[in-house]
Amino acid sequence: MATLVAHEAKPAAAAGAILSMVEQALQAIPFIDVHTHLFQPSLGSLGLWGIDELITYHYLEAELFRSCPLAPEKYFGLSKREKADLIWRTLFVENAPVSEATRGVVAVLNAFGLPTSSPDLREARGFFEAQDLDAHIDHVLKLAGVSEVVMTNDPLDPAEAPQWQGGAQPDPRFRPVLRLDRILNKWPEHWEAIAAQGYRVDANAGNAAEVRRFLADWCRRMRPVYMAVSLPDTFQFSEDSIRARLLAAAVLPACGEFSIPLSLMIGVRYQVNPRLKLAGDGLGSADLRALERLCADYPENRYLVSVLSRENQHELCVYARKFANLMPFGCWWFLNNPSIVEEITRERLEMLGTSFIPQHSDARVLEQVIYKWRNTRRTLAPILANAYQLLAFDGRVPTREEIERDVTRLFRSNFERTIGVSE
Ligand code: RAT
Ligand code: ZN
Repeated sequence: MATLVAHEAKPAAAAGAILSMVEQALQAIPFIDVHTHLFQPSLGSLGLWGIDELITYHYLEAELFRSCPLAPEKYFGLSKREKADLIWRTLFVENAPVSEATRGVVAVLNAFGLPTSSPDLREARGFFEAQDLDAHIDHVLKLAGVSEVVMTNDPLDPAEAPQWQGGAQPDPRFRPVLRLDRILNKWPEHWEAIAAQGYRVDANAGNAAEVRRFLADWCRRMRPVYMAVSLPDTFQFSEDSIRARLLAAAVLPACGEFSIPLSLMIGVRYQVNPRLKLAGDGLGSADLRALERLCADYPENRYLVSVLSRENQHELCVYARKFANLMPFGCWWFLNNPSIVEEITRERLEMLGTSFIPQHSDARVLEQVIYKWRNTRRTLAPILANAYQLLAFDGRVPTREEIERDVTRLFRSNFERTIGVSE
């Protein structure tokens, strides 16, 4: 009887201690941000930062039109400053900024000691204009608890490609990724840009070997940590399409040759409302049998996978249990809300243990990493602690070292192993 009491008392006493060990590990271990839209300064002016970019983030633009009667066409005709002023007034002055995206701006202002409820953006503008970008990047990454961020680099973007071709200096804070959307999703509009770079390709993508050569040359130039593509909810593999042909004959072999994974972000319904531009995409539940085929038929390739629909999350976990070459990552875009992050992360822990990457920021504006990673830590601490608490109830109290090892695995080494680097 005495033993039974001791067994039951131990975990209950450990609850507070477990939560604080988890919180400490989440604070102390720097994360790798495995997918963003940030850019290293050596790529010129592509990187977005500062208050006007933060306020005009497309997540907030979508929210603007729900609270302001202005037609999108009129909004997009405004200058960046005018847009930011309108969004600030509408979503931050006339309404309480309680949505995830608006709250994020408040958290960033607060992190820099700026006023969070002023009637205009004057003081915030003054602060950001006074920053030296390079030192500011270091400061922001430190505040976010992130050691490096992974970029999204498009070899067919006329503003970006020349920077790489001119030999952009690598920056250890930013890791490149070869993004394939224009190639795999919009071949008819973009094949001529590949031809213009000296490859013998045509409108039907008949010459996949030349596309592979293009990818290989860009891998040598960019040294990407992975290749990536976002895919519609209608994505099928295999099928009779340019995308499926290029995946099989150019992309997967090139990933194999350079020993890098392919990231698949599945479930976008592109331009559901084109009037909203970047904010106009929606989502749909996808048929993940396409993923099954890729994992099963190309077992030597590795895949980083994020799915946009909530309905696909459980299925993704099941596939990850079947295929060790599949690494689920992140709670992407419309999923990046505490209630949904909590649900998805619990499910992943229950089904996959610590063999997944819980989150990425998808930041488009530098300072967003501050709030996105702060929110991730805040949401995940009780979830992880709860998993250890259940373990304690079942008879094993985790040590600090075990918790630190797990947090390192979740936020660093699962990614490093998938890209082929081991710590
Ligand atoms: O989450 C987003 O910001 C989206 O606009 C997309 O950029 C998406 O993350 C993607 O990489 O396609
Ligand atoms: Zn993204």
